Amino acid sequence: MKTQVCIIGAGPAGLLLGHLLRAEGVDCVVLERKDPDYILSRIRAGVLETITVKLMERLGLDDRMKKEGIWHDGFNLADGERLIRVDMAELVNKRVMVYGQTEITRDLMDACDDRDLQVEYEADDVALHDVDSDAPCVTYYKDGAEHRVDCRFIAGCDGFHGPSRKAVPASVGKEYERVYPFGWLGILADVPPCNHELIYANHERGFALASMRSETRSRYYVDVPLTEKVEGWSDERLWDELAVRLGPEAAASMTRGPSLEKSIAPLRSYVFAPMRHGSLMLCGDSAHIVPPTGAKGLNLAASDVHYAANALIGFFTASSNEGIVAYSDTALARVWKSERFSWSLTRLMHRFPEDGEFERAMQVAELDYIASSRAAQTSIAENYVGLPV
Ligand code: FAS
Ligand code: PHB
Repeated sequence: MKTQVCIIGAGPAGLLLGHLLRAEGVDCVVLERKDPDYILSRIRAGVLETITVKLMERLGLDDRMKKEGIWHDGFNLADGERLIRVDMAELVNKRVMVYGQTEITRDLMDACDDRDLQVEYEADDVALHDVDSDAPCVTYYKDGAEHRVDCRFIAGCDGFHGPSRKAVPASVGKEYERVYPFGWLGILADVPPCNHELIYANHERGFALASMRSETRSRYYVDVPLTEKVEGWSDERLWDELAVRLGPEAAASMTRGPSLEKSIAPLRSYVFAPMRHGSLMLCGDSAHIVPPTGAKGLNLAASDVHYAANALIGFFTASSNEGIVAYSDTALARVWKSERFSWSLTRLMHRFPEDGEFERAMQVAELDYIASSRAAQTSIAENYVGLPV
């Protein structure tokens, strides 16, 4: 097969990029190792920044999101004493959309046939070749046969564990990483949310987050030591812990119910640079990971795709190399600012094992400052809704 762009990975990054390229007549194919049901079964992000909403609008795939999603003007930080509301709409005149990553991915998947976006699912042993040439290729196995895709560019949208990042020579790539000493235990349940907006809580027993997918489906998290196993957490134990950490007011309006999904996700901050090497462009989790505290992971994938799509469209429709050459620096400039925000909010809202009384006092003082400072709340608001692209 010969195409202009071979996209590896049919998560949000790969499908968003594929649709944006096809909408401008750029030939591409998406190679995905799993099947659609597996991808949709993974419960992940819940909050969309402006850039992600705008890309779905640009594709004309925002109908269901606008019908079923929920615009949120603000969110809350709880310090065990009070709720500190960050009023994004008032402070920075922007909002976030609460609409699950699963639904974004479903909308993108459902549009592939009508929009002539070819996705090869269950593509095994995907391998990248000659990425530092102008004629790279990708091989994979499917239905017992080897297949080859000759292309001009490869877009590595294959997540943190995919092969693309590893195709960049060790002498070229540089990694930056912080692994956190806890994970997030999440529960999805068909119960109404305890609050109409998100609540991030720093309680003496640990972190908790009250989120949602709709007015009838809730998503909650607590942080747990990395030694914990999800089997050790019955629904009842988790609901009890959430009630304590979110505080009496939230607990009083919390509705319990059987878990539809329950899992523990590790937390890390990670950046790989450069995000382009030769004809290989990395987008999304293949190049960076953020702790979910700032709701940035999916949204950073979207801003990478915004830059990569415009660069590739410029290359193929206007013979301009400018966006391609600038891609890595442009994407990384936004990545690093989101990494900083996600790291700082994680630092503020979690109890680290190595923390002493001084570090706890710093958290209390910072939350107290945020509660009393419009400037501090404005800074948090502009980062949470997403910095400009
Ligand atoms: P993805 O990982 O979503 O997609 C990569 C795709 O590439 C997958 O479909 C994979 O099967 C495929 N792939 C991998 N290897 C391949 C190979 N060898 N060949 C072919 N295909 C291959 N972000 C938030 O903003 N908020 C959250 O609450 C949140 N929670 C998360 C919870 C978990 C457990 C995880 C893992 C991540 C979470 N994230 C969250 C981050 C997450 O939403 C990512 O940022 C988002 O999925 C990034 O999208 P992609 O870059 O497309 O990567
Ligand atoms: C979620 O709803 O899954 C969610 C929301 C906000 C976050 C992390 C996860 O910061």
